Amino acid sequence: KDTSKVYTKEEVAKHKTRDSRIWVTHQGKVYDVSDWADLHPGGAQRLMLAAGGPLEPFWAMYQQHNQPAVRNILQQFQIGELEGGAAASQPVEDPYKGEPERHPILIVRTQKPFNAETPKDILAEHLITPNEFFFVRNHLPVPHVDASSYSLRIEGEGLRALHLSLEDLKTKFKKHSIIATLQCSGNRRDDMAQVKPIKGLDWDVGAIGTAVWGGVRLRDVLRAAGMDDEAANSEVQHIQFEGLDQDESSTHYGASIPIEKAVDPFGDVLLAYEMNGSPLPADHGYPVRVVVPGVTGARSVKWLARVVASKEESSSHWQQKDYKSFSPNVDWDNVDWSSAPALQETNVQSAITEPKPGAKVGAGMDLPVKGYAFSGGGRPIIRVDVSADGGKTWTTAELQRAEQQQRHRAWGWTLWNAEVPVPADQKGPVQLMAKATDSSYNSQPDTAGPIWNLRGVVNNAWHRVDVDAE
Ligand code: MTE
Ligand code: MO
Repeated sequence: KDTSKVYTKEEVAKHKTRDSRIWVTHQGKVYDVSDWADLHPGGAQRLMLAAGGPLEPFWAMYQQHNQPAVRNILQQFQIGELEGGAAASQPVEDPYKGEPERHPILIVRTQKPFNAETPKDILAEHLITPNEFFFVRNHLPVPHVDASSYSLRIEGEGLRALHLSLEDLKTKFKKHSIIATLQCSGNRRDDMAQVKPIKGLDWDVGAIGTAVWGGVRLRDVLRAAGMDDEAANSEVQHIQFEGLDQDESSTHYGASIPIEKAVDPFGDVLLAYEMNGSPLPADHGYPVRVVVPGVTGARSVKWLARVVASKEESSSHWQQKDYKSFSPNVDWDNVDWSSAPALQETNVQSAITEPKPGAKVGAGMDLPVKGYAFSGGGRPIIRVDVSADGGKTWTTAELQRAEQQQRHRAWGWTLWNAEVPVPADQKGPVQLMAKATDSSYNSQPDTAGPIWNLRGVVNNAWHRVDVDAE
């Protein structure tokens, strides 16, 4: 294929629709990516944003593009050279300059945007995860928010619009605190990717953490804006949240939750301004974030700018196209995103944090094993079972629950530990397995194969750790 033809920027700019073909430039080269559009992990729509122009500003925002696999894909679609070569592309300012400092102990999965998990040694050591060790899941650059000019807008269907300062939130509403666990839908994606590769961040078991969140009830704020339970029943079906973080096309992070959860007097949805007694750290949503307890992390919108009551769910990519699960038969080429509901309440989960894979353990001994367990919807963990003999026998773990765990408002995780007998005749590889059961007697599936899904979300297969008995 001849790729020596030289095109001007103006010529490239004429190719920004499917009809005229979709052209982009990168480092002095011209590509026709029309045939790739529908395979783009973020959806064709996102790729279209770059149509007719340079990829550089987009790749600066989503730096996961800067890897050989992605450059190889692009290479296949080269059709020519850009007049002026690489020098013709304008330098792009790094949207990630000025990101907050992070604790070096976090295991960094991507630097820009920043995504990092808590190491296993720390996870199950603390019922309440210290702020600096709490996992971070950012889709975009951290916005710099001046608390003194911060203003939260409450608006939408049947509401009187309110603008609330941080001071208003702190002084005009009653303060509430809850202990709640946040878990990313992608937690334990690594295990699921063993079944079949998945496009998505690598997460081991550390995309989960528990904090004491302080703030005001969303319910109280909605009532102050004129929403009564009657209105909630008729006009409004969803409460949407919008963050201050935005991409190069000024699209903000957003999500929504069903109205029932938002106004439930026992639902405990908070607009939080404190995390473990301190103002929210920059990475966790300073100055105000939503905390939707019992629900997957993606709905707890950080750097909260707007709360909107609506008949509709959030139209955001992350509500409509990302955090959903499908049959293992569905893949990127045949997914119908609208056919599955957005993830809300999380499923029952557990993980072993100690011992670690490859550890040497004593055959014929009682092996100390520990970890965490958690379920969504406020369902307490009632039991954790651990086996070291392929499931022939199970040892029931001792549970340590976060305070406030009561009936159906168990928003915080359960830590557990067990002394698990390793058979005397089982020298060599031994697989430890753990599974939790919640108060609805939901338990975990034994393997990830049957729950494999293209986004690699909600993996809650028995957690297995291979150790070495001697
Ligand atoms: N809110 C905004 N504004 N932007 C984001 O990228 N990420 C979401 C959620 N809220 C996100 C957000 C996801 S996917 C998760 S898992 C949690 O925040 C993670 O919260 P944390 O970073 O405080 O651990
Ligand atoms: Mo997430």
